[in-house]
Amino acid sequence: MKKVILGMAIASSASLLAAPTQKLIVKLKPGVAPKSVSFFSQKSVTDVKDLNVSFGKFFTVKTEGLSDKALEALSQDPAIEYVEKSQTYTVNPIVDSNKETIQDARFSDQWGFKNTGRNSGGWFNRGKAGEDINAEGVWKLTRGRKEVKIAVIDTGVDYTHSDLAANMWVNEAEKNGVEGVDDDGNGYVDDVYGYDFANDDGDPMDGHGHGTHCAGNIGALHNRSGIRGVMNNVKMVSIKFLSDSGRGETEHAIKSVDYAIKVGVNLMSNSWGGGAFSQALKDSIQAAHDAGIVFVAAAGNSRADNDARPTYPANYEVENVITVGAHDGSGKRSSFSNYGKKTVHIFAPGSGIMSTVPGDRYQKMSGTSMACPIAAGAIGLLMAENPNLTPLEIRERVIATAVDNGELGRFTPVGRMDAARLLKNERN
Ligand SMILES: [Ca+2]
Ligand SMILES: [Ca+2]
Ligand SMILES: [Ca+2]
Ligand SMILES: [Ca+2]
Repeated sequence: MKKVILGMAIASSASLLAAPTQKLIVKLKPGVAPKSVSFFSQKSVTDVKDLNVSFGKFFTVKTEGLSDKALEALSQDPAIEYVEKSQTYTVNPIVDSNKETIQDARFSDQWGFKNTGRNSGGWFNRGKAGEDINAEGVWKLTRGRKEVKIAVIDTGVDYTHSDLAANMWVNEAEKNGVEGVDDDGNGYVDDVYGYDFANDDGDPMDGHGHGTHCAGNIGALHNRSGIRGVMNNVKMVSIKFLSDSGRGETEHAIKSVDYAIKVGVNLMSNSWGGGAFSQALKDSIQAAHDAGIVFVAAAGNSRADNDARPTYPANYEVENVITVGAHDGSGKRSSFSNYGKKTVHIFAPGSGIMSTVPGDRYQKMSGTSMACPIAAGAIGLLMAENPNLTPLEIRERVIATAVDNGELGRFTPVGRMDAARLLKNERN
């Protein structure tokens, strides 16, 4: 394993030479004391930081002027399980259908929930009634439960938005605690609504808009104003690791997953991607799996076949990963959406999706970033009613109850999501 990962580092040696300082993720073997690791005391290694996660001994280090040869030699240290380069992740590029935010969005704007054929047309195609997640059908069965916790791992969430506030998870010990004090002793000061790993502070407010849009798709309130999320009853945890420009790195992605595991979420919604394979990120997703947590991921927006060319985190081969592609209002694959007959498990609405953005406003956005939280919400409804299903059972059921609409069969095992069929376990 060590050799494979190091091989990747060498393959990109051109960038290594161009940027002599680089960040590495180091996983130590169990039982090894960090002080005894000679790698950490090398002159060229600085900023050794323990990530303090629950699923292994992970550190970040900075290296300067370290040749590939020296790095390879150092990584042969028997104390080290593997070394890899830190990756950069971004929100899947957003195609704004309408950059203007509005104040008065309505449920009738949400074709992905109820497609009338008139609310779902685009520039190039007409909408088709019924190509939606069948929200009204599933809401006859359930609108969720407050016991279900969903982590929105993204650019943060505007937890003050009037269409979201009542469905946000609140860390009561911190809310009723003392400012500047880690009242619940979880290692994070003032983490009332979640945590901001991008800036290392207790306030995961959204400075971008993407994370708030994702949150609205999952859990905007079924009240008389604004839009509705797939779930009316849920607790959403805002875990921010993508900066206000929408970028984040491996270290903070791993910390986000660790935080969500510690909060005890049922599901993590992940509308981001990029970078090469990371064993460290895969290890964190495996730890989430082992805790019974579903990891829903956006398939990506590069029109690519994920079966042929893996993209991450969508393609990690862990049983809790459920990868979501985007379809449009006519039931066809959204032109930007990645696909994969084997690796993109389901399609959900992702073109021209109306949802919440910061400042009590609404906006349409497009991307597998939007399909991901819509699918996550439907899976959240399933978990609310069937708390004992394993992540693998859930993934298998998502695929088996999908609708073959005659458009998506080349791109995914079966087709698109129908939340009512998912809940009723109506199989093909
Ligand atoms: Ca705390
Ligand atoms: Ca506090
Ligand atoms: Ca912050
Ligand atoms: Ca509402």
